[in-house]
Amino acid sequence: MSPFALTRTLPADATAAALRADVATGLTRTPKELPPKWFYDARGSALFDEITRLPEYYPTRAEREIIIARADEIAAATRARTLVELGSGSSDKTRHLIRALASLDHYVPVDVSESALTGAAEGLLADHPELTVHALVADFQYGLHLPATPAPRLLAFLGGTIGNLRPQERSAFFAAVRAELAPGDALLLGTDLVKDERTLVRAYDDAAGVTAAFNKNVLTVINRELEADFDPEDFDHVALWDPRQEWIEMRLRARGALVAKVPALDLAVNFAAGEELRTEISAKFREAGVRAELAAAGLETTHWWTDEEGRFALSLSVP
Ligand code: AVJ
Repeated sequence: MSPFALTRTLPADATAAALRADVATGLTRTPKELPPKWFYDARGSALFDEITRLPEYYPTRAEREIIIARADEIAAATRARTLVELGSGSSDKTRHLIRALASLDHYVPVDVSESALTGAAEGLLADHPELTVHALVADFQYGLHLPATPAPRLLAFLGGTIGNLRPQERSAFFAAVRAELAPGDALLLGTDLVKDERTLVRAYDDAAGVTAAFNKNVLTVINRELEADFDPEDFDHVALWDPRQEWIEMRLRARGALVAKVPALDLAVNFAAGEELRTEISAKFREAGVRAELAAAGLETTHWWTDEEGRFALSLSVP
């Protein structure tokens, strides 16, 4: 049996088609908007890695602290044989979990980035030769399509990426997760928590300007993939806290009036001076809200853990 398999449920050209569709609709509507998944080409993924090491960006460190402190409890509560990780990226924090899960024999990382998956799998297999790794190139917003692997299964969605979805998308996502889980399986969810505005905004507008570069990188992706002529320097990075929705919004604000051409779509995009393009929402949560959203999908939260400072939460839920 081969210890490593890679399956694409996302045809190589589906990514290109989805980007074209998102740019065509998102840049011709008011207000302009693009989904955050287009940040993550090789450069964007590297910039995000850099973000996770910034002094202002606490979520990664807070979540790692919880995983390290609670890995044995998670292992005891789940006795998982399969770990499915959605949006696995570099699988960095997962290593602590894998080390603790003595019963684990299958790891299924799911990501839109094939390079992130193969890179992460190499390191993991070197450390855990007993593990069968079935990597999945997929966009879980179009359904989960998980391979049949041994139960019990633990489905992990870490990093607070759930916050990139709007409330309606979240409930659809939780329902899809619930449909994948049988009795004995569990969901491990990472959620960033509501806190003071200053801390939140600084996490998305760091002094070194890495998040600004990450935000502007989406324009570079569109330039390369759709032959567009955006100048990232024509835009300012904006991060603001919406206290009513309880989410951070990242935007790109045009410094002056401009027109960008997108030849692949036969499109010219007009920006008025000061006009903003919304590139990401990152919702922050409260315990009662997370429990209620999961309960609405038929998932009962059995464990709720936070870091010492109460900045971030990891929860375990069962069908
Ligand atoms: C990877 C989605 C969890 O929303 O905090 C980091 C992405 N955006 N800085 C987040 C991000 C700006 C990050 N997630």
